[in-house]
Amino acid sequence: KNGRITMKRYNAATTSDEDLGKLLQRPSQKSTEMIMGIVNPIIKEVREGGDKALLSYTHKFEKATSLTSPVLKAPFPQALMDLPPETIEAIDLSFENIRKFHTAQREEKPLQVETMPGVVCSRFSRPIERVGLYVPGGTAVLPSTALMLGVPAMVAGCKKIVLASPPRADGSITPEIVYVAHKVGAESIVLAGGAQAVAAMAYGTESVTKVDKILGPGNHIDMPAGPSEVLVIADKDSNPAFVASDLLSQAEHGVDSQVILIAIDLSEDQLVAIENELHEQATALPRVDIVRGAIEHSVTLVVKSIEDAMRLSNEYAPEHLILQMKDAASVVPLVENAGSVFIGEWTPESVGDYSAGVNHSLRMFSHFSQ
Ligand code: HSO
Ligand code: ZN
Repeated sequence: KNGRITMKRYNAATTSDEDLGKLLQRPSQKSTEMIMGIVNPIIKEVREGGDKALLSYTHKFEKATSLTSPVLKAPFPQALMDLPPETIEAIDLSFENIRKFHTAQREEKPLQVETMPGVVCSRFSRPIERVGLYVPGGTAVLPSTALMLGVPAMVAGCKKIVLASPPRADGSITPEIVYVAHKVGAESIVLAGGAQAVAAMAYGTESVTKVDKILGPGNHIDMPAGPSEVLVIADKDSNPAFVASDLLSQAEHGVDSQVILIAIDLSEDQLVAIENELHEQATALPRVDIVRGAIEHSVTLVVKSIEDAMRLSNEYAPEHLILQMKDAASVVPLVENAGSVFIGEWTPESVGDYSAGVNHSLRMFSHFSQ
């Protein structure tokens, strides 16, 4: 438990493709069958039992036994979003940047093509009327996810925004999330988590508004891609402290996260410098035990060239790709498969996850206006 935190290191040139494939395998997920076995009865009960069933799950799973109503309606009381000024400032800044970038993505005029004389085909977007946005609880509260889901819904013009998030054991909801709900104009917050929250929004209950579409970062149930991951490509010009921080930013997400370092022609000294940083920074983190879990299925692959690095990266198709190399921008054209690309050493994933303006919920995006 107190041992050195280190990623196993392999030389890609002397490792067979088969072994590389094994090393880059994502941590195993529960089978759909097994998940559905757990989830189906929950859905059935909430669908049939409404508020009462929903509350009883929240009492059981969140231990919020004092909770008497599963929904908090807007306008939300100021007392529930009482936050220090620096937190407000941080949320406001993220909100503005995300709003700007997503507003720019709105389709200004419909696509229209006359394919033959008199035959006009067009494609245009409409906001989905009622959306349910799931903000996970679990081992960390994620007001950032409330922003990433809520701001696009607001920008798209969805008429009803319902947020769902598991309450704390005392039945309350994190003030940051209430503040974001208020800022995006949510009509209500469903105080529930997991399949029970999703079922309540899908079918509606006495007090939960039924929605047309549910969005969120997903979970074992809807995504083969699974948990968070990052792949960092570093060359001789990279800063070991930055490389380590970027790896840790995802490793601390969950024990099932995976982080990969592809090192282009680094010397033994440079590799050791990164490994030392990783250990030192990790042991200073409050979530160090989670990091330990994630690092167990994480690896460093040493390659000879940018081309070799990109071949592995494109094969792996990371959710997040960070290019910490000289002239990182010139490498971007070689990226074929990646969710979000962070270019250069001053572009850590954390900035994108919270504040730059891009979205971190990489698989829901296109659904807002379809
Ligand atoms: N890195 C996560 C998102 C997140 N990080 C939310 C912090 N808050 C997956 O993209
Ligand atoms: Zn993150």
